[in-house]
Amino acid sequence: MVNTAKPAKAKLNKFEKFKAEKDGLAVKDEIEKFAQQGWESIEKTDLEHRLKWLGIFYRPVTPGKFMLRMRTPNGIVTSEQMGVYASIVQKYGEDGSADITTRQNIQLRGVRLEDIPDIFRQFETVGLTSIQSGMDNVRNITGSPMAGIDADEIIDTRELVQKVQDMITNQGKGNYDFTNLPRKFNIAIEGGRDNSVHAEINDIAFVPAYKEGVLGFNVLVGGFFSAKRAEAAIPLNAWVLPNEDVVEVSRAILTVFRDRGSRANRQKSRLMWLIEELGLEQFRSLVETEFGKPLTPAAEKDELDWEKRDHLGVFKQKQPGLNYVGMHVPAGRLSAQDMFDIARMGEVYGNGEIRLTVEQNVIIPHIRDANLEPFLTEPLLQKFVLEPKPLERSLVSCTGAQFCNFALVETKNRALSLARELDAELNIPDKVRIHWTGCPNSCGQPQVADIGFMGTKVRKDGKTVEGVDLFMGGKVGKEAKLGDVVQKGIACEELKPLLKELLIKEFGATPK
Ligand code: SRM
Ligand code: SF4
Repeated sequence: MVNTAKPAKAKLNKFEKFKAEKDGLAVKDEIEKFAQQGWESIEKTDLEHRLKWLGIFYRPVTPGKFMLRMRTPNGIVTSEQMGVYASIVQKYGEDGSADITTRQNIQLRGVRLEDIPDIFRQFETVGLTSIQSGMDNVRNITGSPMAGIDADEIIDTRELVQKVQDMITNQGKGNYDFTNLPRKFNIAIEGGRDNSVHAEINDIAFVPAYKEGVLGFNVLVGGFFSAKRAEAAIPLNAWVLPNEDVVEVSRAILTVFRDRGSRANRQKSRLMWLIEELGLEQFRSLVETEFGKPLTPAAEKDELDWEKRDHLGVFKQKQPGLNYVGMHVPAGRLSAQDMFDIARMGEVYGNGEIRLTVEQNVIIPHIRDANLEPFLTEPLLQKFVLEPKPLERSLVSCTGAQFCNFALVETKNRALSLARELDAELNIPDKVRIHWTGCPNSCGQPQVADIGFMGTKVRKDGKTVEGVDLFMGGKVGKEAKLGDVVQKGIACEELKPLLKELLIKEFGATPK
């Protein structure tokens, strides 16, 4: 018998208290007023927290210069949308830039609050939204970046991802049903064989699986990283049909999480904690109750049976005569001019579509055979090369100290210069996936990397200096597995010789 009674209310944490006083989404109706009054006089909780419900992030590191986190379902952007992003950040000169995130998404930087109403109007005209992209909301929903163009694809995830986003955000208008979750929430839908979305690190992941010859998804639940704990997702023992069930099962799981997840200790609020508290069987039964029918037990095996691809270079699409080109964007950082160029290249050579990857890179699809040669002479390909050296190729980095107040170290620039120096000094037989994250929140996912660095502070010669903890053993693609910390407290200034030795000993590198 499932206990359907809701648990007694435990003591609420401070985030829960301010959400109970006023829902984060409520600032939607105040944005014109905020823009007129100026950021300095906005009430502190509205400024630092509630604005994140609209994707507007106050940056204590650069006060007055906001970050705008978008939603990019399945990582797909049109040239028109990319052009809008470019013109928004161009206005801010040196302060304006953008990042491709580890959730296949775009963040704009340098944004002034007084411009937000106009920016939001521009978003509406080109079908963009930044709604519910921060704080206790469902983050950007990831899907295979090759959806619809990969000859070996199993399910095209594009429409499904969009439908799940529309359910959660009420078609981008905002949906109070899901704006007060106990914590953030990640959803991924994989349609290919190579687990391009890191299914294992999402609160819900749908992975393709056949049951009695019928194509559907096995459902994984509870994957997450936090400062105190990192867990891979576990099977819910459920198999669902794509069009019929994915949206409703997502809704059911979110509802159980919303109504029963812990609102006492924010370090113990992610979905996995609830699953453990209830036990998987009871959690599954509660999901069934919300779903309104029994869940079909999982298919025996899923179809994730490839090594993960990085999509860099020129590849044939499943459509004859068409190609996609994956360009390497160092540490995911884009200037306004880069975005204008990408928008134009998508328009001129492709069909006006651009794709983003969780490795923080860009793909331009639908390039006709005849257009390939001129495409490959584009000046941007000198900067965003198709065949980067082994370390730079697979580098992923979170935002770090330049803009993030949680950061314990600078990440993107340090990660890039170290990769470039060692690429120049070593012959490295294969790519080595290095991920940098500036603090234990793990936005840069060091646990999925061959070599992961997590920012920390280290005592050296009586002084506190920037350092890292070293992670190893992360495996992606089929049979993905999380890596773990193998050495703590390495001062950044001592990192280069240590990494060099590691690459020589463990990854077959030889000095040039
Ligand atoms: Fe993250 C908080 C950046 C992916 C775990 N993350 C933050 C904040 C919002 C903190 C803040 O207010 O400054 C960072 C904004 C910095 C900035 O100015 O950019 C931030 N997270 C990022 C991004 C931009 C990193 C990147 O450079 O790509 C990624 C944006 C994704 C997106 O488009 O929505 C990003 N964050 C992740 C991931 C990776 C993933 O989803 O695969 C994780 C680990 C996976 C997970 O959540 O289970 C992640 N971020 C966190 C956490 C720890 C969550 C927890 O349960 O404890 C925080 C802090 C928090 O929520 O309390 C956080
Ligand atoms: Fe900021 Fe830490 Fe996330 Fe990096 S890992 S973006 S430093 S919160």
